[in-house]
Amino acid sequence: MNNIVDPAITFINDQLKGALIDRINRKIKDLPDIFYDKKAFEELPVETIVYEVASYFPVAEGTEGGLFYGITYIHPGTVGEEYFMTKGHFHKIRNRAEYYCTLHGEGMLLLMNEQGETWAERMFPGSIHFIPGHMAHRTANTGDSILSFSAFWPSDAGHDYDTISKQGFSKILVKRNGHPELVNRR
Ligand code: PAN
Ligand code: ZN
Repeated sequence: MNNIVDPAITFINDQLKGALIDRINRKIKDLPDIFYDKKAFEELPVETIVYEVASYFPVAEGTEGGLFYGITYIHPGTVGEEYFMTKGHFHKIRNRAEYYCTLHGEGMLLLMNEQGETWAERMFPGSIHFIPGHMAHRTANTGDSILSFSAFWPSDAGHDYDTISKQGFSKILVKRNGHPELVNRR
């Protein structure tokens, strides 16, 4: 019996490869609710890719005790003065935590607690972010190249996108004088 085997997945040259890998992309047309400048949003080509996610789901979604692994690639760009960013979510099981580890590029991790207070952590290659439970999280690319990061989350966490698509975060991340600023929504 050969008891030495290859890993189920690899992450080489910034690409996740192997069986059971799920790939999605989010284009402008998939993100009608998240950007505050609706006019600037309408002017962008609907097929513009904002971000892509490759995830490894070794167990069924909802399984208690498992872990998922994913790489997110956010393209550089803005909608009006707001940076390209992810939809953002709370976990469906609110107390489920997560790690993000930045690989390339520069960005911000926006965090919002259940009281609606929002703050941001700088993301840069090598930065590691612990996202406690009960915290909505969203990432934005503030640089000129792709922002990529790995994420590790419990397989029963689930994603609640509805709360964010209806209420948003209490602050938005905008480019002012070439730099990111976290400001209150008007
Ligand atoms: C991440 C996110 C990923 C895309 O893997 O799902 O960055 O962001 P949205 O899910 O908000 O579109 C994660 O936080 N998983 O739980
Ligand atoms: Zn998450």
